[in-house]
Amino acid sequence: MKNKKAVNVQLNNDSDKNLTRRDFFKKSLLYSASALGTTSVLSPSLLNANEKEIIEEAPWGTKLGDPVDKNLYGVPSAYEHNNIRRTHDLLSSGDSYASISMCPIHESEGIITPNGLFFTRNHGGTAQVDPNKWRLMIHGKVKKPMVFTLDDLKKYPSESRIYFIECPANGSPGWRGPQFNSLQFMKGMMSSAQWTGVMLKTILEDIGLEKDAVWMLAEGSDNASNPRTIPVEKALDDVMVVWAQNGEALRPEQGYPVRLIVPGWEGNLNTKWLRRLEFSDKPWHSKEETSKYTMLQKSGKAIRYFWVNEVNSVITSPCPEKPWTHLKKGDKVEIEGLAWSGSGTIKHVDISFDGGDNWVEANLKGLVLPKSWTRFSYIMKWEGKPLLLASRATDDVGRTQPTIDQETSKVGVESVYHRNAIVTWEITKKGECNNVQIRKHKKA
Ligand SMILES: Nc1nc2c(c(=O)[nH]1)N[C@H]1C(S)=C(S)[C@@H](COP(=O)(O)O)O[C@H]1N2
Ligand SMILES: [Mo]
Repeated sequence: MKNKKAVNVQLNNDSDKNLTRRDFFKKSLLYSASALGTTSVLSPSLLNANEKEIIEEAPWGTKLGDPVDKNLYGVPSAYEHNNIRRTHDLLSSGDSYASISMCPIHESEGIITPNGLFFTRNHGGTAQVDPNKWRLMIHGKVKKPMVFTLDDLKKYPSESRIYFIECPANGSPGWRGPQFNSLQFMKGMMSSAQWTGVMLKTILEDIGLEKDAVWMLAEGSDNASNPRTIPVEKALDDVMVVWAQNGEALRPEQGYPVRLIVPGWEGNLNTKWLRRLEFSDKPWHSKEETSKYTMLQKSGKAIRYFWVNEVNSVITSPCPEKPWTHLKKGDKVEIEGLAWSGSGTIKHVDISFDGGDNWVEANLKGLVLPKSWTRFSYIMKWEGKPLLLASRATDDVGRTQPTIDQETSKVGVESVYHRNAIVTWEITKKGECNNVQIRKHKKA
């Protein structure tokens, strides 16, 4: 059964009333051209209206533009003021320090999040760290315990790799039923970047790991310190110690000057403002320091170690923030979305128009990398009929997203973590898009 009680959220945080709100409604001008008799979105009839203004009198072309030294660190066009992180009282622990700001993934293009839009999850505020005073200690079960400065770290050969970070609570605003009529609030606890730093295994080869080291404790230098333990096999596999994000130093919100990247695993393990890595031959037993995010199953038993963000996907266009209200019957339109898997590479993504009874395969677009956002696309003609649009991803370890029923029959609705069930958008006759949940699929 569908549950349509999702809250509509006000997305327009306009601070400057002089600016037109730049968003998807603008595109209606373009698309409505198809109402004039063709299914092409690029109808030549568009060109008759303000031709003069287009060729000679655009207001921004009649005088000199801004000088090149106006913004020595560039900022987005003022018309893009609506493309911002957003936060909500329902998602914070009561203040803005132990809180989260959600990535506007409905505005995201490609597979990289611009640094200013990366979702931010803090437990004790954003630390402002002086990189000259910053140190990283690596100790415990290692042959040569070391304290690194930032310069020391940068002497190692560097690697640049694209990975997403996803908080395991991503999707939790839908765990009992759709809560927000918004993609940003539903799935925006994730972002993606190209990270540059050194592979942890390179450092460990250098300083020497003791044979009996089995656990690594990672700790930050912020007010929360975020201690987390990670098995040594993962540390020696693909964990990175990074100082750069999309070609520049990490942002303070992302852990400047150095953070841990634990590819594909729970976001909380990616310790920011990193200060210490300690190796041990046994797990840490204090409640504070062992794996935090256990998963209570319906059986009453909890899964203690559950680190991987499993295969997942969501349609990003259309979505509640980007409906099809500007489309006319018979218009061609591209369905787009993001798929990701912490276990490996996306193999294929299927799309359903009827809430999961029938599926067709979408195209994967652009780079298809392990533990990385993968974009999918499907071009269709919309006949103005209501649809139940859903996407379902499969990864190269053979995992496929479950239905909500399959997921809740296993893990119940008590645990908010690791939700990766199929997300369904309802498209109405008018082209509105709503967050709904289809609990029963005929051919699940
Ligand atoms: N030191 C420290 N590291 C931290 C946190 C924190 O509060 N302090 N939050 C964790 C959580 S819960 C998540 S989901 C990710 C979020 O990374 P981001 O803020 O760069 O998106 O950082 C993790 N690393
Ligand atoms: Mo998190």
